[in-house]
Amino acid sequence: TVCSTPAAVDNVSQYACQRRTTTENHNKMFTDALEVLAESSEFNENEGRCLAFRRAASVLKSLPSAVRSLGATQGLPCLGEHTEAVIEEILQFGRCFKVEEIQCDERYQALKLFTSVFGVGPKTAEKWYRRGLRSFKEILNEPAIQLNKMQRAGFLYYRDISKTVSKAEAQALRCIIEETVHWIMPDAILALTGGFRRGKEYGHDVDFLVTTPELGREEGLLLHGILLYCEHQGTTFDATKLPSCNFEAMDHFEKCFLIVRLYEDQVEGGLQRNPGDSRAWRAIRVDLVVPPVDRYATALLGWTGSRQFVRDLRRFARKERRMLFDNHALYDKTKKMFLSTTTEEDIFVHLGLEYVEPWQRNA
Ligand code: TTP
Ligand code: MN
Ligand code: MN
Ligand code: MN
Repeated sequence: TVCSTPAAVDNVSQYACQRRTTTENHNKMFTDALEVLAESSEFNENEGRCLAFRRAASVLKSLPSAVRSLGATQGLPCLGEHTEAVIEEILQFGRCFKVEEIQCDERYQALKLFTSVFGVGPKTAEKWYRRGLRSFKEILNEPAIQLNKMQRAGFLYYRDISKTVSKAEAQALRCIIEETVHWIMPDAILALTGGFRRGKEYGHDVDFLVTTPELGREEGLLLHGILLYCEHQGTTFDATKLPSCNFEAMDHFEKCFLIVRLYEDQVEGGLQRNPGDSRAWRAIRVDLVVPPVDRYATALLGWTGSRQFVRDLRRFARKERRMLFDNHALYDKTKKMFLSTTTEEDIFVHLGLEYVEPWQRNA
């Protein structure tokens, strides 16, 4: 027999934006292992390898059923030699030795721990590791280490914000933020984005977009009353600039990376709590982004994610359509013009892609 591939696995696109990926992952055993390999490559500044593992994991996440033999991966895109070997090992032994080796590695453990703190990226984590630091206690007791404001808040609320956020907690925050935003500006528009818009049950934070129906009135839109900490970034948006090719570059919209206090009685069914914690509240990470209304659709698509979905949407635009796409705009390089985008659907139409619902973007 030439081909024993089930029909459902035929014609899987190499682009995540041409796949439909729900939150139901039938291949978690494989994708968890690949995520460790991706993360470890990231810590070793091997971006190519990191991306290769993330792409492979994303393809497996989109499959309608579990991979039960190596043959079942025949014809799938983005699965390199390394990934095939990992899949084979897990199929045979139920585990991957390379992954277990990484998980036991001192450097991996330290960098993973350090980057789990709000405000600490791989660069800072690496710096601390090279100083010989291995634990939070060692970092906090090291006089030569100067934490910035964000990192101090990250440590202060670590117990709470390292814990998942439930859908009910996200919903409660939505009500509170909506009330506050509408108190400041009655006709403001608030949208839940990020993982919760994609239908996830749990998240690490809650993401929102806020704008005003009238262009320009969103400028300087600020929140009061509920903030425990605010890392505020004013807008650096320039409407004449072409979309960026660099996916890792942050967007230029006004935004806040917040930690907010959520009270027990504000949440239906109560708070997600640490064992032994009887406080009436918990801290939660919230991202609040304020795009001008004419950039609402591109910002919404970018902030809904997933990262892999949006990364591939941008790659597809560039490689297959000679277009540039980022959180600010969609630009056609052939026509040398910006394309108008009022809704997410418009963006898919311009790109000649079938519309993918938010809950199908968990690539
Ligand atoms: P995250 O909140 O990091 O991820 P998530 O909501 O998908 O999952 P969870 O929070 O549960 O871990 O990012 C949401 C989206 O926002 C993601 O697609 C990347 C995008 N994003 C930007 O577009 N610009 C930014 O500056 C940042 C920080 C994120
Ligand atoms: Mn999020
Ligand atoms: Mn995340
Ligand atoms: Mn976020």
